[in-house]
Amino acid sequence: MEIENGISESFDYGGSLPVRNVQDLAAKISDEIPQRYIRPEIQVDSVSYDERLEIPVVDLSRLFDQQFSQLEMAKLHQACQEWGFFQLINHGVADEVIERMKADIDEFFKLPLEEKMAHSQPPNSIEGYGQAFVVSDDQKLDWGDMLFLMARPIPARKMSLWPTHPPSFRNTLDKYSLELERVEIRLLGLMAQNLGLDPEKLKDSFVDGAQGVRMNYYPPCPQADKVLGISPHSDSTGLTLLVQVNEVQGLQIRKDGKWVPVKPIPGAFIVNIGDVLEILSNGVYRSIEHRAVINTEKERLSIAAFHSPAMSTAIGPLPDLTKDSEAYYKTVSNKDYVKFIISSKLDGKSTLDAMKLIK
Ligand SMILES: O=C(O)CCC(=O)C(=O)O
Repeated sequence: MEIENGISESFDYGGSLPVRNVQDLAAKISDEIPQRYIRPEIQVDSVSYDERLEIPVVDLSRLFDQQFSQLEMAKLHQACQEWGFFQLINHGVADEVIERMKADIDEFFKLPLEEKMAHSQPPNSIEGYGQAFVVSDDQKLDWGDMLFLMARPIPARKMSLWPTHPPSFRNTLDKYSLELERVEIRLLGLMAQNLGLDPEKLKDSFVDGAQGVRMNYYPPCPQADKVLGISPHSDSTGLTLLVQVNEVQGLQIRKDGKWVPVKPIPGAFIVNIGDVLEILSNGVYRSIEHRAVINTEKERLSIAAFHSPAMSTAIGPLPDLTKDSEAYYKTVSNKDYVKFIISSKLDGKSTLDAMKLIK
């Protein structure tokens, strides 16, 4: 399907300060890297080397198979409560759809800088090629560039920011976006059941919701142990589906005070609960801090698809979950919530903390 160029709806919630392209910087320096990228805190952070500590694996096909569904539903619930992260296998998205997406974004980041810059973020927008969450001139910077595009709802697409090279890119992202939305909606139905809700309750908020796709490029760095590809943060959105594009690992999640490296299963999605789902579930599900580290010799790429409720949905605990318990989070309009997130820097769970009524 060819995508139309028409856009009937667009949202402007603010942007990020422009900063230097990291892929270009990495290609030009040989040793010392600028101070703004040096993160002294990494030296004191502790990383878990316990090979047994791995995020749970959930099998989507078993969730719909009578023979296994009870056990698998319990696994899903536990993963959302205790880990906030899991790998999703047998999710039904054809390998080809994922592989095409990976190949096209890999090709995009290989283009000369000027060609990529043709899709740069316009002022006051985080969509396009650039960086996000840079809110001050003295803030430390992440060692990575991104291409961020709103893929859903379809009228919100800003097609001028969607690359035309490689030529297949637009159709590839269109297909990928649709397939991921289907998986997301299926998962939300199951999560609602696990939360004791009508299965439609969560889905209803997310149907016609937003899907933003952040494609990350992390160049190698001679001082990889001193920089971060993406600062520790929890996702401010609802549900994230992530794939790592090449074989280079880098995602780490915070568990019991330590950073636990994630080893992606080929073909699986890494799924995580975002702040909005933690809020809607009144804290039953947990949005977990994560970060990306850098490799000394090899580039790393990842694709994160963030799903959020429709703009008309209020962000606050679902009323069905506060009948017998107090609300632990504020309720705000989605518009106010998004504006607040975009104007904040990535800083652990600080934006979620600001939504808490009881600290
Ligand atoms: O690159 C990764 O594995 C993590 C990406 C991520 O956390 C993000 O894009 O928000």
